[in-house]
Amino acid sequence: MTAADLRDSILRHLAYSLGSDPEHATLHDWRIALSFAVRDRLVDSWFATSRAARKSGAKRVYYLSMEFLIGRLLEDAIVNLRLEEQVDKALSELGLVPREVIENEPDAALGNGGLGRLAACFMETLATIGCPAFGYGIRYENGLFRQSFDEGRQVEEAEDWLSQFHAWEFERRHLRYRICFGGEVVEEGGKPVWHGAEAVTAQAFDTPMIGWRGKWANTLRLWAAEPVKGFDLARFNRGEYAAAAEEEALGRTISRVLYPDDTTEQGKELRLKQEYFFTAASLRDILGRVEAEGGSLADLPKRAAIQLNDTHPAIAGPELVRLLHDERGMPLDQAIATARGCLSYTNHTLMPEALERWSEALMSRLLPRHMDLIERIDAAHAVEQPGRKVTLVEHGEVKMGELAFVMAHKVNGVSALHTELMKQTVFAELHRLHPTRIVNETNGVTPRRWVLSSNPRLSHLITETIGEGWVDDLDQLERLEPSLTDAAFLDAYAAAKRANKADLATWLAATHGVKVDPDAMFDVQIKRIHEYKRQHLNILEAIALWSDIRANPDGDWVPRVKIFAGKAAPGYVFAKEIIHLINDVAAVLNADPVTSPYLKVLFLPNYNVSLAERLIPAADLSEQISTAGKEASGTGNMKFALNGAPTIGTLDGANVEIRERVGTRNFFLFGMTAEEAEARRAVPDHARQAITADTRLSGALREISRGTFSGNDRHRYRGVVANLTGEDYFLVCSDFTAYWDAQRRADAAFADPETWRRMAACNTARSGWFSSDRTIRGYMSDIWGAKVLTH
Ligand code: F58
Repeated sequence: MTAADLRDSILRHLAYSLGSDPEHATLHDWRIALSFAVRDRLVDSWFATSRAARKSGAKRVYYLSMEFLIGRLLEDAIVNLRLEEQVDKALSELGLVPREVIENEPDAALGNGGLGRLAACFMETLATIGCPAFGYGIRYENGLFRQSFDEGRQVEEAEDWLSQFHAWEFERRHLRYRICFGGEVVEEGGKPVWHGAEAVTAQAFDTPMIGWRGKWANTLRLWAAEPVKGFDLARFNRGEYAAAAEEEALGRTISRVLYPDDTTEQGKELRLKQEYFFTAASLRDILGRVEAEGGSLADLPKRAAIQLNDTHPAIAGPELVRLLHDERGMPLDQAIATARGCLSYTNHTLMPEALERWSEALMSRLLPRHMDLIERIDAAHAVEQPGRKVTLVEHGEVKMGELAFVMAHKVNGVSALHTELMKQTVFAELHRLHPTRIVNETNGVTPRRWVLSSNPRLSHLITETIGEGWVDDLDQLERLEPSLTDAAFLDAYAAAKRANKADLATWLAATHGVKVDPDAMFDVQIKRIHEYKRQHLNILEAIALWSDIRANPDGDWVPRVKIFAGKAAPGYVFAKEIIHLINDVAAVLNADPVTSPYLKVLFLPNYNVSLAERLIPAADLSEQISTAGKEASGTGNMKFALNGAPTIGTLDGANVEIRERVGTRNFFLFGMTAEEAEARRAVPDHARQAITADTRLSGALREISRGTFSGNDRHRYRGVVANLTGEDYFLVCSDFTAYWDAQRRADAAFADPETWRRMAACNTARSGWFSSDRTIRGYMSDIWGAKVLTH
């Protein structure tokens, strides 16, 4: 496709699809017209992929996930279809600025964080490698809230991505399922039959997910909830206007909003309804496809691999048994075995408060037949265990992790350490009973979005050096190894990073009015705000450093810009205090004329996928400082390493594997191991001891308590200080000294440009293993038994 073809197509869509005259078209109109023009180019691959899957009878993968944090789609499609040059030319000829058009697209923020973003990377990879797959989830009207700050405090506003026309989806009016809740189970003809009391319609919306070079495209099918019965005309005619629309509004609530709680589970009825809603619709869709293609349900495990992304779709176990046994007449034992043959489950956390449990009373009320079946599944599983230690229902609650485990043929963790800890802790008993069921699939990220598209300068350099093969075979980055001692390559590598930093500095000045020096170290911590991720450890170090610089302003300080971004769950009070504290500290430090040339702190609002794409290519140092044993894997850590930002981090999650690969000399390790952390918690007064032993730490805490950052309000951070000096469950104080020392090692390395550029380039050259292509191939062979399509 030439630029002229593309320009014609844009103009045609502008006029005939949007009814917009080029003379009056808005940026939004142009963006939609371009999206349509690009979309036209991928539809044929999309059809070809599903035809090839159907023809070959290939096993399909179904990825069930409450969250798909896909971000913007236009640029992804342009890059994967290799249309960058044509788009640039066509838009410029039309008098438009290409970046402005691309950035006009709102992020699809249908997820909270790592779990949702992983699902999005997986969808891109599945299409790239040609594994026939569907992603199934919910079409939330409002994605993750928009964050702003009011005097440093987080303010949440509703996000409304769907208020703008969504150019990528196709509504499938013929794909609608009736999903029931409540009611009762009655015996009919000797069989239990569930009669639901309430119903909603699940309406399918399909978005094509295009892979590299546009060769294959899969479908992301999101379900929107619609009322079964629409608007009540009789009531309207009686003048009861609000009541007439009531049922309609109620029907839509199920897909209205994404729950914004990361890591803590809230036992909300609406959440359980969302979970069942999308799981039930997806399973019906899957069985319908198998049946339409003439497959036998006894052979279901040969046709369908159904991956449960965390326990949110764990009701799939009993629901699939219900569909096979109650509705298709398969004997119960066979139905359980068949369901297990299809299902597998990924665990993303060991934090006890995040493991889903639903009250038996709620489950019985909302899903009475499923509650019966859970008991039957439990009883069938009990037969396998003498002494019976594991039950699916305990203290009046259904344990969804155990249910997912028992109904899955494989269960996986997301990093080597996390998988080991799963075996030793939360699933120890189940692992003893089923010693081959748990496997590890270390996370990965798609290099198309996280290097090629977001970091064009680095991408050009890599391609110039080793050719283009790395884009879908990231192990080829190893071929950069000989260049790591080549001064010309290292110069070019450093120049690309410097230019990315200059771009970021320009953007920060234009959009946030802050000036930063592109030669300072850009030290970046971007992720959800959580105590275990320890953003407060980072800000304590900033305070201590500020004090040191003030005490010795003529010292040899290495200039740093500490950049934070991330959202706190609206109900997570402590996390919100951390945000407030960082903003308060930033205000004082940035206004200090003595220290601010060396140390600045920025907290950028409204962290999302697009902001990550902007920050990661410009980062020097990657902060991955969670309390060991708490971060299941991390995926941001991989993006930073690939983009040449060495990690300062603990031995947690995938950091362990990153360090092994990039080399211990190219990673700033600090802190206790998971085992040491456990032991440390048992030391009475561990926080106090650490504070007494480190005058910088005690000094930093004193400044906070004194009100230095809170306009002399000594109470503002009383809670934070009490936590740190008291229980300090996440061991911020006990790891502080080691963290400080590691930061000074980072300073020393950064002060020597030769050292730093080699470290950075080593990170890029040795991180190829962290491609989600590698991860998905692992799932295909170890878990799904799926094969790639061939043309
Ligand atoms: C994340 N979990 C892990 N959960 O924290 C991270 O280490 C890992 O790399 C990533 O999954 C991918 O495996 C995570 O993002 C959530 O956001 C859930 C949202 C819904 C409620 C429970 C937490």
